[in-house]
Amino acid sequence: MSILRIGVIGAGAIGMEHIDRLQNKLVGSKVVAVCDINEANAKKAADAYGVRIERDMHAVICADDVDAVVVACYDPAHAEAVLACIARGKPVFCEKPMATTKEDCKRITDAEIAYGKKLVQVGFQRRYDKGYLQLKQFVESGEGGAPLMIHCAHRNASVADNYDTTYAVYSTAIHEIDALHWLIDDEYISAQVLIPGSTRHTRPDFLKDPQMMILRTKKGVVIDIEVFVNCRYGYDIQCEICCEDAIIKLPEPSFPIIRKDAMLTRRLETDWKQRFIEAYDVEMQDWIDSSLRGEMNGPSAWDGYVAAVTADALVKSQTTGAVEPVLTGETPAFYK
Ligand code: ISE
Repeated sequence: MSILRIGVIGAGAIGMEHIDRLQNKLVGSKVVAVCDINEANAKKAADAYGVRIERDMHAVICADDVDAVVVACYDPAHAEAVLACIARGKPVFCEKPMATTKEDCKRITDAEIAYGKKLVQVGFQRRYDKGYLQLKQFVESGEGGAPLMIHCAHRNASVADNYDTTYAVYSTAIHEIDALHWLIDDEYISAQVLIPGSTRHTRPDFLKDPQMMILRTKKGVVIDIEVFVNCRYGYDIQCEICCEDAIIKLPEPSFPIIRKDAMLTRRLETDWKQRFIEAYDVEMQDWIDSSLRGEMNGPSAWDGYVAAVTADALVKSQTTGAVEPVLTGETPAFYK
């Protein structure tokens, strides 16, 4: 098989972008079928990219000409789609979150282990970002000594009206949750959220913004993540790792530095899709290549489970204010 024939479940914003990159930018893939509970979305994809519309996710997953599946639908429907792919033995790329409850995530890891082969890759694209890869390489080189603290900021200019306090974890900090334990090859043991006064640009009864999230790891690293989703000025991702002998910081997106009117300025991204566009491409290409080779390389179903358990502990702390344990249990040998 030199071309991976793909079915896409969900053709909303991110689904449509994935269809575009699979059809027009990446190598070795062809989208053959799509479905969306919103028929207009499916029709738009069918018209723009010449793909067949199927009636629902199961029709996509079971189609004989679909070798592999991209899940980009409504978050609560992810688990059903991923489980159905595993049942058919088809590789699946699932946008984050892999599932909306840790119980469903566990169901997925159990099903994959029972199937006996990795089939799932979760859409944690930061692992494919050049800057994060440079951080990881530096930490692994041992040049800076052991990591001690990590300071992060995840800032969005603004968010949609339905974005509430829990989304700050489930939709936003979830990226740091996944990327940071991978960066330092460590495990979370506890989680806490500190909530300062909210910005005037939010309705604090619905969305407390900003929030400060604290994670501690097994090796003793303390991580702080500022999530500020009404920061107004742009899309800004910061990550600084303080090690024993060095400090390393995530590079800024590359824009020229302009000197004008007695000012030194540099543009910022305004949008997360643009900020991580290359990472999305590399991530999806890796999924295509590994699916064609019959293996799975990227963030695994276990990583999806760890993210869900950690996120739940943070969300619990949003209400209790307490330090909550992160209880993922032993990593199964299958995922080591
Ligand atoms: C969104 O879902 C993302 O994935 C973005 O990376 C994040 O910055 C944003 O806050 C989320 O809502």
